[in-house]
Amino acid sequence: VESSIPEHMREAWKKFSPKGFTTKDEFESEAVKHIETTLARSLFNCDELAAYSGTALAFRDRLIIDWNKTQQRQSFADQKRLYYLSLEFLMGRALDNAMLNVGLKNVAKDGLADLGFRIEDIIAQEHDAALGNGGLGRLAACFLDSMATLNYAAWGYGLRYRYGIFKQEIQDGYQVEIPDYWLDFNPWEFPRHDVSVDVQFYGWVNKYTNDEGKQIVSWQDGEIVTATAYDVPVPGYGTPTVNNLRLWSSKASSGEFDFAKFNSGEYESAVADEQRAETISAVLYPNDNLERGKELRLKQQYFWCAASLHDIVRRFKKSKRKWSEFSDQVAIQLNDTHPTLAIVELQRILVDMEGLGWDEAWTIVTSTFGYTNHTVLPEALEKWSVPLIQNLLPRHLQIIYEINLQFLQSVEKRFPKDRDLLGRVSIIEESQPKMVRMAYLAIIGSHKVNGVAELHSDLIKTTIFKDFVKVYGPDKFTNVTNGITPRRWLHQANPRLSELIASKIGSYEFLKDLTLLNKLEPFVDDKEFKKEWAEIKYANKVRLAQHIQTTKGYSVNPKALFDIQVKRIHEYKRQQLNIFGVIHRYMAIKSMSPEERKKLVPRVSVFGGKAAPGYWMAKTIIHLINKVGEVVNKDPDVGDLLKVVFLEDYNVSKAEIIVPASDISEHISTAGTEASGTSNMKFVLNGGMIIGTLDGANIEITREIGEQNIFLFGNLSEDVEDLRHHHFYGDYKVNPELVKVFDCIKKGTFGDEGAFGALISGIVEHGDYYLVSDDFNSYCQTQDLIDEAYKDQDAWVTKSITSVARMGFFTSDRCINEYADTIWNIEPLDVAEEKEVRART
Ligand code: NBG
Repeated sequence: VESSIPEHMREAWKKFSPKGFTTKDEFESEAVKHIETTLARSLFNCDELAAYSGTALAFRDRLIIDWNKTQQRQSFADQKRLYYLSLEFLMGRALDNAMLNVGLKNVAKDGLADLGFRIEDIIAQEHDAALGNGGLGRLAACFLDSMATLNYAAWGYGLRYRYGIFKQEIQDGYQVEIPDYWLDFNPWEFPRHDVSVDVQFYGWVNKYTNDEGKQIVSWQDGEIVTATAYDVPVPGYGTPTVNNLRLWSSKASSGEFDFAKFNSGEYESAVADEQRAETISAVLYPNDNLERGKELRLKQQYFWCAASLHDIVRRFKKSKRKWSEFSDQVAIQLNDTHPTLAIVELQRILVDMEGLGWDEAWTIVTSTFGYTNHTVLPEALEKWSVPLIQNLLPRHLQIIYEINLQFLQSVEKRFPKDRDLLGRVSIIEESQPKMVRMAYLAIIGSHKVNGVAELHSDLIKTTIFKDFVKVYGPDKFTNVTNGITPRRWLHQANPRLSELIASKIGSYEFLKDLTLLNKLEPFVDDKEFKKEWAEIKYANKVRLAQHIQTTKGYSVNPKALFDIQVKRIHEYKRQQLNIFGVIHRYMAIKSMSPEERKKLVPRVSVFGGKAAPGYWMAKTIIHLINKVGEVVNKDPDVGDLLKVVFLEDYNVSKAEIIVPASDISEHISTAGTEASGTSNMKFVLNGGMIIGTLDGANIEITREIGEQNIFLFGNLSEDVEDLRHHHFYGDYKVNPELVKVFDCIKKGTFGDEGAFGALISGIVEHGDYYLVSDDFNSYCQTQDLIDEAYKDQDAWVTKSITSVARMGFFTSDRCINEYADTIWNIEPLDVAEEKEVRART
């Protein structure tokens, strides 16, 4: 590795390079130094926010020392690297995670106590890094944690949005969106003003033959926007590896700042240009599983892909290797189709800028990329209009057409008489206007395509990508079932459970090898252990009840059965089925005698999740939940038997409180619609039961933990199509129990009945696309089974422990190893020596 410092001066560097704190005193000294100097505060005006900031800066320093060493080690090893391109990284808070991963949380806890603070209060000061919508963005964050923990040389590339996902408030039962400006104080990022890339937009393509007779293509004029890198350290758990997440921020290119305008006195319009450039990375699009084809979104995508690709190519070129070795050094994973332009950009770099032949370049491209599909929902599959791309990225459109031409020619050779097939697999949809099908481009430009759970991976092969299986054969398509990091979702969110498990199986090794949880199974009959297990669940419920008390202002009984559904609000996820079930229960309670009521299991139904601001039906569902809560919660006939809670602003840090507190959680999507789901895994790992459909990863969870430990209901995915057809053409009737629920709503029981009309007519008149009526009976019956099962607490705890013991498969470490072996072809770096050095010093 090159260094600008002459050999004989390096000793001084080594002597003074910081080592990082390890003891309580050293931590306090670092934290106080930051509070008094970096933050210019003192012991007379240090509030919790300042104490958080000082603590975070102390840990940041510590991380960056390991970050630097990791980067040196990885450059030195000169192995293949993985680049994970994702428009979303839903990281949540960083401090607690950093303390636990570095192994110094207790040191910080004692140090903070010395300085007059409780560590919990300090942790709670941090603003979530909410650069994502839901499961897709959180998966990327879990993957980064696993890649660092397993010592892979892997970088994340994303956008540094100024505004993350909006904050949700509920006013009068309605969702209101508040901008999430989160960068006021962010100690976890390092601006790299020396690392920037100029990204071009618009303009035109000039093709000519040069003096040597070579065809030259150049993309000219247009507008330049500069991408500046911001690096976020990603620490692994119990390892010296600290990987990098590089986020790009946009600003007007300094070269392009319109000095002519500026000098002629048009200061304001020059500044306006500057602001227009900054708009690119300003805001995260708040849609989950929905694409809207907005030009600014396409600009974001290209800006981020181009900056990342140029950065990767620059790093590769430093190695002075031949281009043919590119894919031995570089693997790039596309998280959904959002980064598909990276395929086109790499082809452009190789052909137009580096002068490689088309075929040679294309071989490199296709052996570099892998593509992960996260949905089969048609409204979420990305398509961009040809005129839009033509205008914004004229050269890229030409390349897309060329890729398509070559692909279609190869298909035609193999299937000479099948003209329909050509139309079906073409990247270009022959609509008005023509559209570019991004998923097809991603498949054609990658060597592997994977789904995220077994059912989902089968479905993409038999439905949306069926023709590509015919063209490429089945081996190009594979499955990597999603997973979650047990560090955040068990150890950090549920420290007492983690500690109990460690005490039973002898160490915390299970956090690195989650299959070790199976050592818990022999203890399912251990009375003392079961008692502690149940006590921890109860304590977690008390904590959630306190959270409800402080945020909502009313109390719920922690002894009640906590039934939780938290996730983005979407018709396919069927929060409406849940709330209709709650109304059904409410009506049943109202009609019961006092004696009958005594036999009931009290329940708290908790909902949480954001609706996309433009998704009117999802907002109506939120409204109904809140209105039902207002009525039910103050009904004296009901009392403690039923409470309905809508928790505002569900996010990662709230999930850490909610997930450990469930008795039952709901994963009830229409079969075949939820690609995987990942919160299902989080809830089970924390000892909760689930009620779910045979969809996404629920199926594999069932296989692992056993059918007797999960509450399944509803129609199967293979029957969905016929049922939908029957709704329109058969003698279809809405379930009579559901009709009673609708009548109750229509009577105005929950206020303005007109407000919920569309929700009802979607089912009664417009074909019930999500099969709410078809599944209603089996849903309610299964809820009754749950009540019965809950009455036998001993058997319930047995189920809980058994399930946790069998959850080893769902660690994101397993996912990352599978991706590494079957798609990326990369090996982890050996850090044994580094660990030893650290142990000695
Ligand atoms: C989501 C799916 C989830 C899945 C996550 C992560 C998109 C497009 N898809 O079921 O809906 O768990 O991806 O794979 O956000």
